[in-house]
Amino acid sequence: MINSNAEFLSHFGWNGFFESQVLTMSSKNLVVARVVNEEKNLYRLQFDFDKSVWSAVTGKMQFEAVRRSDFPAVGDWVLAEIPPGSERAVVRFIFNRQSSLQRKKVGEVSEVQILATNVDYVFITTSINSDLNYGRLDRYLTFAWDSGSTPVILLTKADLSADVEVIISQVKERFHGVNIHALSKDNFESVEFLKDYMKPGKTSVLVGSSGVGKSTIANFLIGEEIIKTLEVRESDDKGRHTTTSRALYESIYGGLIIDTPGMRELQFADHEAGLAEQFGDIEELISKCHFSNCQHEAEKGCAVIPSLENGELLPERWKNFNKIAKEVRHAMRKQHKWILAQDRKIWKKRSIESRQKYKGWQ
Ligand SMILES: Nc1nc2c(ncn2[C@@H]2O[C@H](COP(=O)(O)OP(=O)(O)O)[C@@H](O)[C@H]2O)c(=O)[nH]1
Ligand SMILES: [Mg+2]
Ligand SMILES: [Zn+2]
Repeated sequence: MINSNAEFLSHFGWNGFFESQVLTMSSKNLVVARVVNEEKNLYRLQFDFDKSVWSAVTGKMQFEAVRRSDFPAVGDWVLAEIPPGSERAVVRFIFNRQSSLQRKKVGEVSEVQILATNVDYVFITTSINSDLNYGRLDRYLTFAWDSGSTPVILLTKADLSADVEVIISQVKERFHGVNIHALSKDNFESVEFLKDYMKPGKTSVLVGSSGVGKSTIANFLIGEEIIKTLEVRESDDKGRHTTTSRALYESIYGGLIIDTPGMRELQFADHEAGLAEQFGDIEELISKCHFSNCQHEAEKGCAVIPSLENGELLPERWKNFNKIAKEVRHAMRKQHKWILAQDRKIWKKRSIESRQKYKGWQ
């Protein structure tokens, strides 16, 4: 059976979801490990409390991979061959993911970038002063819900605002059903909510713009100044990118924390599920419009217009929904075309191969 320390596994988030996948495969001589860092096609695998090793993927995995999701990502559980005493391991198998936080890769037509997998909580981090923007929170929430994990809004730098309580209640009012907390670097130790999320076996990821204080929180949770943080330019409150790679660390409370570089752009791919979760009420409203092609402008029997008029639906939220929905639809059309083209390439390759084989027989 698999050679791993059960205490390490449960501490690092291993559970029945992954365990059930082991039963269906032969796993002799392979070690269960979690990907804790990713650097240029190499993956750091942790396979015990104090054991980790850099690893590549097998040639077979490389060859068969079609999409980004076929490669390991930070947070993944994998089966690896770790030759004793060797500096380099090989990933043989990636366990199905319980959750996957991804965005469209900047500049690519349809490829996604995986930010973290097997995450329980997505900490959407925004500073309570100038960074706070409801439109951006709508985007981040869509993206976080889509991953299959639970979003939590963290309002950072509470020390810079005199109206923390008022702002929290406004944000709560606008984003029902999402936990919202304020914190600042002088009160990390006294806030109880961090302990609640950072229970052993639970994984959280920090996302948000550059300079909002993600790495400062991560360093506190790790208990050491491991990650570089940067001075924020006073003039515009914008930080420069300091965190360059994603990495998973064990926290002082036992749970796992992943820090990510700030995101300048958060583009959507097939985030339909996230859209439905974040704007389910609006999608339901639209389904009640009399005409299925209703433009919600002046049509008779439109369900959206009266809701906007009586204030139940905020115009700004309706605008955000339309913008995000348009982006998701557009990305899905493109992705669909890309998948078809990709499939055609594979078929072409296979048919050439089989023709060559057939020739050989004659
Ligand atoms: N005033 C104040 N500054 C903070 C707080 N947290 C972080 N900062 C500062 O904000 C800057 C950016 O922090 P950093 O953690 O690197 O942000 P990141 O880019 O989101 O990782 C650093 O200069 C931090 O010292 C806070 O609670 N209050
Ligand atoms: Mg950082
Ligand atoms: Zn309508």
